[in-house]
Amino acid sequence: GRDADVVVVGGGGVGSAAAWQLAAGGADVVLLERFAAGHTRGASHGASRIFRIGYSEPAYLRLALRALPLWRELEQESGRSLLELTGGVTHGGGEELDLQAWALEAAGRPGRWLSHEEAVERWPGLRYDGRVYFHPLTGRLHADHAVAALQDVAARAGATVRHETPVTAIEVKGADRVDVHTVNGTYRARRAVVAVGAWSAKLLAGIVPLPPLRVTQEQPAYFAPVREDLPWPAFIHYRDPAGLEPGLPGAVYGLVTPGAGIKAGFHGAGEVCDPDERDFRAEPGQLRALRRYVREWLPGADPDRVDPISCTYTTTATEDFLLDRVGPVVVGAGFSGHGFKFLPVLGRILADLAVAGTRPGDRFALPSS
Ligand code: PYC
Repeated sequence: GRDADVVVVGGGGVGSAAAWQLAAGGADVVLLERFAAGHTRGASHGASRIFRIGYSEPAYLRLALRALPLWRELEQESGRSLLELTGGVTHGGGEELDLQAWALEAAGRPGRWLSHEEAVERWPGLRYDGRVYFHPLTGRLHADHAVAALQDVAARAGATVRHETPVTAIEVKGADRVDVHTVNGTYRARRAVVAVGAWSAKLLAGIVPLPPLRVTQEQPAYFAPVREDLPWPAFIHYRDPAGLEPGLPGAVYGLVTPGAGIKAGFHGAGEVCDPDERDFRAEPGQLRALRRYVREWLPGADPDRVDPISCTYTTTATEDFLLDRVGPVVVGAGFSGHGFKFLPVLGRILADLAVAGTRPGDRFALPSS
């Protein structure tokens, strides 16, 4: 162990982004990750995440707009290409499409309604359900490369990055003093930033008041494209809840990663799990439903050539993030399966909470104890 200004617990995307922003701001930072670099036990691994600014909630739209230039800054600083704006579509029923269109319009970043003919001509790998809304500021983030880049730039800015260093306990010693105990000794700091995803409730019990967090094991998959030269948008399909298989949610997302295939998944459909007791095996019912979805809605993907993925969601009741501070402990948690696109701005918010105590708003607050 050693003394530091800030110890960041959790070397996934959120913790790594916080370490970057803190170190860039001049803080002496230690980043502690329980597992080895590149591990697949949490929610930050793999090649593909959707970036989009298309949100019906203005607060998230604004966050995504703040994240975009920070992703470009991270690319510059790390020398890695991380975000490709392929364009994206939302389609399907309900009022979500209208709400997104209005929110984008109000933010001065309107998208465009497409006819089915236009959509099919541009992206023949999808079938379209009802109306189709296009937005150009949508695309693919490379998740593994992003986490590595965040840790690289954090280290370059002076952060100490320690993998395979499980934290055994966090001990609040005073308003400006927290001890982080690990298997390799104790780190003493003015602040701890805790961003441990599915492990939040276990590590923070008795330290900060968390709301209920639902930890699930999710079952997206990669599907082989039927033709290599098909262009693909990132997409979200809001399906009519009538006519869906019981227990499966209304939203399906997808995007392509060259070389890996078309990733598709139900948003937040997985079974509740203990992150320390996962089997990582493909869940047969979910995978069957996903293959049926691909057969029906993605003519450009082969439902029989499938490579399952296992990851976790840590979801709040409202799918709102938790970004707050109690004494010397800053918490980033509950990203509810839609946090990755925001990483650099989440890092900045957590750094501001740690250094200046600036709160990002009541929406992201912990329950008061
Ligand atoms: O927020 O775009 C998103 C998303 C895609 C898959 C899960 N969340």
